[in-house]
Amino acid sequence: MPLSSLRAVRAMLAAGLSLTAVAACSDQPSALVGTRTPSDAVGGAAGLQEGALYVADLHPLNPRIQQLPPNSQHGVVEGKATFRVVNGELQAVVDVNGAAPAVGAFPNGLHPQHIHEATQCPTMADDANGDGIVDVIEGLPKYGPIMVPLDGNLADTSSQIATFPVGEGVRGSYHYSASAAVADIEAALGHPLALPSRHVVVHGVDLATPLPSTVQTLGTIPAQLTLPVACGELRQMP
Ligand SMILES: [Cu+2]
Repeated sequence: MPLSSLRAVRAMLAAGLSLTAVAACSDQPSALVGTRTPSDAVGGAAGLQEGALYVADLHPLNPRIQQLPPNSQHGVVEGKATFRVVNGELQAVVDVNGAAPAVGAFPNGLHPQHIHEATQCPTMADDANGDGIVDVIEGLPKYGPIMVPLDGNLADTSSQIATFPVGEGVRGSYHYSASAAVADIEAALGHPLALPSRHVVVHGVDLATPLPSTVQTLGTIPAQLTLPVACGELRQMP
């Protein structure tokens, strides 16, 4: 098991296990936690520039699973994530179609979504155990640990599970927006956001989706909730 996932599981157990632990892998490797310098600030050489726009086109992951019943109505997850820096605030917007909608009891239809730390989205080639599914653990070598949960509080690196978006309607759409001061987010992270070297991952299929026992998850969180369903690499728009 990769070090980052071990860290995730350990942190989850320490937290007494709850769904909030979906963000447990936001623990930063110590090498990445440094002292902030003025250049990390908005407008600095290494920071995010005022007015800058960063976009990730979200492409489906695990499309076959997303088209199995009970997911067959809504299609596969596709969409766009945008991040704009306005008055020192990061304004995050994620628009998605094809996500499992809320059916039955919470957290069904819930879609944990994060800025992950590494530069790459996984592909089906990362299905290490050959079960036809790239699970949350198999994706870690490519997408790295969770960096910023895209929930109701961007400046808190722990997931506020109830504030992740929920798919709605036949097409399983959602529109998410949140904002926080770049300085507050980077203070919580302990390092610059450096968005052009990050990407966005959306997780979650219907909880009734049958998955083989080979599909790994984080702790006792249902594998359906952690399954990566879309990913997009961030780029700065001119
Ligand atoms: Cu994630």
